[in-house]
Amino acid sequence: MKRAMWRGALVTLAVVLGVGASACSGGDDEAASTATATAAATAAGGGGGAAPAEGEEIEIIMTDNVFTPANLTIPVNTTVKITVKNEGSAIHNMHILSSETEGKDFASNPLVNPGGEDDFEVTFTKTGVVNFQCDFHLPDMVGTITVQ
Ligand SMILES: [Cu+2]
Repeated sequence: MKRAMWRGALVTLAVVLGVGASACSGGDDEAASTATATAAATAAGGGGGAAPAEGEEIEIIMTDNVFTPANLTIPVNTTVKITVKNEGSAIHNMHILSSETEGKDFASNPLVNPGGEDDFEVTFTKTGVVNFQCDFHLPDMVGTITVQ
């Protein structure tokens, strides 16, 4: 019974994300249904994907000149660790423009070398959308964090 309920939740998630039509067609194929829900969550990416919980880590890949993912969702009043990995050939950083709402900007080391990485903790206390950027590659290398 519990398993059936969980599967129902996955299908419901897929429907909510707008890809439910195919997930509902084959009632006897549990694996396909699960795979569809997983794909939907992945496709949602930073926009509507599962938000991290307290203490979880978010990994962001920096290339020349893009953040992946570029759009994140983080719950309000939740401390998460952001790890940035520079897989590009230029120096990058992640600078979150949060001073207006949080009293300070959160940021990685200002110089993350190619092949290098850095991590830092963030806690947002106000809901809304906060922009972030690489200070070296404006206006191209930018992203948003939705705090909800
Ligand atoms: Cu950059």
